[in-house]
Amino acid sequence: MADVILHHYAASPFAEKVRVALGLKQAAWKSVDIPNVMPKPDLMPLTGGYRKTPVMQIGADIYCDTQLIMLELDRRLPTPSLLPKGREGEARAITMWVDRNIFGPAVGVVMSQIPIEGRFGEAFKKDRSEFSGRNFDPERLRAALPMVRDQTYALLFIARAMLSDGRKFLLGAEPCLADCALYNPVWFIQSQLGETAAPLDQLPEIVAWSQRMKALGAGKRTDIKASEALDVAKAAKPGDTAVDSGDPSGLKAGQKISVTPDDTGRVPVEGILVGLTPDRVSILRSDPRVGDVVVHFPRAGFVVVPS
Ligand SMILES: N[C@@H](CCC(=O)N[C@@H](CS)C(=O)NCC(=O)O)C(=O)O
Repeated sequence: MADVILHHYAASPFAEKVRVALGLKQAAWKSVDIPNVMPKPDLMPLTGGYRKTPVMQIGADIYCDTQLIMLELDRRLPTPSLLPKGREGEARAITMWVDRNIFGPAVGVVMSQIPIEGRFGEAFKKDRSEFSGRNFDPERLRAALPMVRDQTYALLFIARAMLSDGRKFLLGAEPCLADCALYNPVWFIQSQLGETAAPLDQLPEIVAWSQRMKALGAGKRTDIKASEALDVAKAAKPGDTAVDSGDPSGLKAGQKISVTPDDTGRVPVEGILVGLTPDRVSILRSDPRVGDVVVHFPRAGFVVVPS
């Protein structure tokens, strides 16, 4: 198999979700450091416009969104599995809940307390306003602290309930996809504000669990330059894909479509439909720097329309 290349930056909590999974699998992988704001000139030839962090590349196959990145990692590196046997749906459902419900308030807890003005310039504020579709206003963020801290506490308390029978991880004795997902917001609070920053000071079971997650490490990482990753894509051919002809969308192989996240960073990516399953939509696109690449997205949370 071609190398796993992760395009990410150190402070990204969604990237940490993938890095800890690479640790769990003790995988060897290559790392490309990308900017935390647009422009991302070395990422765009690969994704065709998708701008979120992280992105996973394997040869000329580009995987967007951690929902799909984690499934693909598990398919390619199956041991130990991220999906406990017979509980795959449960692990994925908890992951969606964490990503869509806990991440936002946890980011609020961090952003309302770090010195935004000192740490980030105007470019960051402008970028995050465009990214989220609403004005990135440090004053408003600071005022929201009590509310987002309460929400984070209440939601993490539900996660804590899963650990209340003394199990080590959310679905049992071994860590799985759901644990990697929950580690994303918990790690973000810890890495920015401290290991037991509120509301974690009220949740010792979550802190103890986070220490077990941290111990998984991040696998064997080798840093490479973005240009090297682009050369890899150029030299490779995308893997095989197939379009499910009975898909309820009615979309057909060879059709030109666009794929857009339904929440943040809503930049449409256009290409030719070459793969469609209940879990993923794959489009073929071409770029002068990398030649033909196939960009894969999850179905849930993405708007797919003919273009
Ligand atoms: N649903 C996406 C969310 C990714 C996301 O929101 N990532 C943040 C960083 S943690 C981001 O893209 N921020 C803007 C940027 O990096 O340009 C996923 O699961 O990958």
